[in-house]
Amino acid sequence: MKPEDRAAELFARLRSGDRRALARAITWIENGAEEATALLRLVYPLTGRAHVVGITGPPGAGKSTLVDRLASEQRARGRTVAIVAVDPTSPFSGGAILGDRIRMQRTLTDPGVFMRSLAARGHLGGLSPATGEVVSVLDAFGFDVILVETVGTGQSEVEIMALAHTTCVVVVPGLGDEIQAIKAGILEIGDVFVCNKADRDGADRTVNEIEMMLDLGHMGQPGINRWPAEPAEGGGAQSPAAGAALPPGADAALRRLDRTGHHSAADLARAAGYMTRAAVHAAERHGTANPGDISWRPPVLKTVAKDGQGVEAVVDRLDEHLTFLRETGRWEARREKDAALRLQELVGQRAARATLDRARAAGDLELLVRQVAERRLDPYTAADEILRNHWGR
Ligand SMILES: Nc1nc2c(ncn2[C@@H]2O[C@H](COP(=O)(O)OP(=O)(O)OP(=O)(O)O)[C@@H](O)[C@H]2O)c(=O)[nH]1
Ligand SMILES: [Mg+2]
Repeated sequence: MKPEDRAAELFARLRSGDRRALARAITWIENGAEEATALLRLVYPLTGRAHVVGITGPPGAGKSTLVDRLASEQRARGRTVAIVAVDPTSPFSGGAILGDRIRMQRTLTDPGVFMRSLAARGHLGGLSPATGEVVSVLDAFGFDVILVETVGTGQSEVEIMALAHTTCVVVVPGLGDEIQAIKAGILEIGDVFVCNKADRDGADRTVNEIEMMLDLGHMGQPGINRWPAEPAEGGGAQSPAAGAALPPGADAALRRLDRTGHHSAADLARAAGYMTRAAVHAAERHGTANPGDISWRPPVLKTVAKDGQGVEAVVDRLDEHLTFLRETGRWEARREKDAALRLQELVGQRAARATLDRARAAGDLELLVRQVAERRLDPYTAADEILRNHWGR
């Protein structure tokens, strides 16, 4: 049988709701099998319906425990759920995956829940390159919600934000440093913040800290989740951020942060500079660029995932964020943007591969590589030459 035929056969099984077919499809994708591309062509028209939620945060924050609870709560609301756990550590992570399975036992016996771990093979610190394709298949299969768990390393956070409609950042109390949120660079990626392990000391402080930082980033605008409680104070206090171009309204929030009393001037100055950048970054996603627009002010919640406390509120907020995306046209705009990016990526990859293959077959590639290595030719001229002779033939 040809790969296309095998793909068509598996596709038919997927459409009939066969979960073993789903597991097989994901294995094809993970292995980069020839059948995978054929299958992805077939599933594409069925995608674009699921709410994709990224769950990211430091190792051991309780992400898997929370994901398990979120899945139960989504089930209680009548939705089916797929869970993708991306394990960035190594391809030999049987231990971690086994641990996840144990933590997620509660939901794994439910046919409305599907779980799969992916190793982030050869893609240091980021998501597995297959993650997006796996999400497509799960989406086409008909899951209402897809939860993607990933350990927060700079790269994976940026990638999860690109993949998920809603990104939930999980933190824990008392990492000892109140400006941990800034240092970890998480503020601009979160749509919903969860301080898990709220049974431990310091949860309120962590929540307040993030709230204040978000106030800075939100340019003092009211959002649909929270109206700024800060009364307009007269007179510009001696803010360590003086000189930094702060968004309007941020000054008050910064002073509030200052009043907590455990920040050095250097920390506050860094906070101000960081938030100015973060605000610009999040403005498009959260609608803070134009005063008067409906904007999204990320909520900050507390949970005790191991006991299920606070989980309903998290799901409420995830739902609200989805409503926000839909009602402000962001859901549609996102489809367009994703389509453009995906095409760009595929054309780029394929054109590059085909061009290099031809240059290699003609013996030109080897020759040019040697010349560049020996500094007899610069790489720009060499690239031009390859394109001139082998591109689009
Ligand atoms: N005290 C307390 N412990 C919790 C809570 N939630 C989870 N834990 C515990 O924290 C530990 C780590 O939980 P996981 O859910 O595996 O955390 P994770 O973020 O998925 O971990 P990695 O995937 O390895 O990064 C486990 O021992 C959990 O039982 C909580 O709300 N409070
Ligand atoms: Mg985990």
